[in-house]
Amino acid sequence: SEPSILVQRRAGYRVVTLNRPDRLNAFNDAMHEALRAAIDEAEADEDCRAVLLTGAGRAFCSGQDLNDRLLKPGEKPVPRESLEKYYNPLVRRLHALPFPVVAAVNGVAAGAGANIALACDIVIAARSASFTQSFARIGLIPDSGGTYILPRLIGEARARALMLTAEPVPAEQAADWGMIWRCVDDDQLIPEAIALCEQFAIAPTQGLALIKRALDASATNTLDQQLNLERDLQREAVMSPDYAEGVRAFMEKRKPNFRGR
Ligand code: T3D
Repeated sequence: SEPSILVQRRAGYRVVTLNRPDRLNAFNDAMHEALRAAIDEAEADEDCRAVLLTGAGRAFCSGQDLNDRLLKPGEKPVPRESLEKYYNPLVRRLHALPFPVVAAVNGVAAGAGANIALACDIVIAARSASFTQSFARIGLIPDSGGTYILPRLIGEARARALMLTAEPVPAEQAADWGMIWRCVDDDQLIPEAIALCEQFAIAPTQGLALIKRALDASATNTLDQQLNLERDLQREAVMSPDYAEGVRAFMEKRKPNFRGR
């Protein structure tokens, strides 16, 4: 059968596609494991300096595959370790990757699918796409970091209402609210996401990785702690060959030739 994750290797980056289109790319255990393997390989490959994550067909991702959660009459619910085993490590991983991850949200992103998109560094969505915190509809709580990231992105009032009502947010609204980076016409989605990845493929990747670390810490640090962290990370950045090259290229008025990771 078709693999549930497709990986395309391009110069300096990889395109990873969630590929269970007849289930709107819902996650089952096999897709989680294939995605984990794809991310492992991207991280292990020093030539990989960005990942583009998207979905096959008309959806980005509909979250957990609920077929795997349907109880037979009389069957008792069993504890699920899916957060501990799959969703949490995935979100932690996306944050910790030493290069940018671009989500190209091609259609509906629901449940964990929405929050995994929001865990990526940059989210671009097609105008026809939407984001739904669908959990409340079936008696669950928003997971995959949603209760942390969404109020920080769009504020408490909007996050609370979206999570309690499970109302979908169209891509344009999501961009206006600052939930995502940009909403583009459907036919521009992949070209725009690829242009970003091509930019990252020749970027000073170590520096970008340090930016991710600084921003991840900022949500819970005091200004004082954050200033100390900026000092420490900048010390690292200053020592990198790419900083030396960046300055040289600037002074010589030419394009820099960065080493990357
Ligand atoms: O148990 C645990 O492990 C806890 C962890 C939870 C993490 C989570 O993500 S919980 C949230 C799970 N996801 C949802 O609740 C979303 C369910 N899907 C929907 O609400 C809707 O499908 C959408 C809003 C995403 C899209 O609606 P629409 O009208 O565009 O499409 P549709 O007709 O509903 O779906 C098309 C097909 O995909 C349909 O199958 P069919 O009728 O063609 O055979 C539908 O059943 C299937 N599908 C969509 N989402 C899922 C799914 N099948 C299984 N699981 C899904 N999540």
